[in-house]
Amino acid sequence: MTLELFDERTDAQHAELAIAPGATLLRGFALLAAAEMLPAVESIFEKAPLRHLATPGGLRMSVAMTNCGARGWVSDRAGYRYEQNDPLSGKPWPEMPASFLQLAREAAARVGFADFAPDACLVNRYLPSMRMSLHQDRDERDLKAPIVSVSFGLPATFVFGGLKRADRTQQVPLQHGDVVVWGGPARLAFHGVLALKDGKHEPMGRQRINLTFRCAL
Ligand code: MD3
Ligand code: FE
Repeated sequence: MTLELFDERTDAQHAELAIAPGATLLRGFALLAAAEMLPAVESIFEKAPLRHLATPGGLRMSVAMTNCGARGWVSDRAGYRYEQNDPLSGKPWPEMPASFLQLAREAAARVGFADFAPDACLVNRYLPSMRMSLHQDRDERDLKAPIVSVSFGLPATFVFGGLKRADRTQQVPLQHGDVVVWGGPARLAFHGVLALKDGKHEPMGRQRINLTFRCAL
């Protein structure tokens, strides 16, 4: 089902697609905000560099990550958790830019989640061939709050399943500027990303950046 809607804030037209109950794709919703958000991403990388985290099992994750906001998601031999400080620097994560917060709040509100107040933003950087295997996001304290995801750069194929790992999955192409709100019955669904296909995105080059906004506290 596709609805063409007129966005009051951006004056831009975009499509709103239902992926599954609780999961809504706002195609191109972040295209206008990208001009402000992408330089802010670069400044986060300077303060809290991208790094490859270790899984609790000791494997190196292929996707490089960092965070901004009051809390940041980390993984190491001790497990998955949210931390107040960047373990690399011992200092607080970079502040969440106002442009990030505004975009995430507007996307959530559009889908019916009023007053979304994320305190964590995980930044994932994919290079060609990198993937994210099927998983659930359940390290957040407030599972009634949605997660808002924003994609920039090369397109990716997102895999969306059900509440059990073995449930059937559907594939959703995600492009530069796409925003998805995952809440309600979709919040604990298994999901992942297929290996990134090589390509060149102007002006982002050979990479994909994904931001996920979460209520961790
Ligand atoms: C569905 N990131 O960081 S974003 C993650 O493209 C993660 O980097 C992927 O999965 C990426 O945890 C997918 C879309 C997404 C994010 C969180 C979800 C979908 C979700 C949480 C619940 C259900
Ligand atoms: Fe996830």
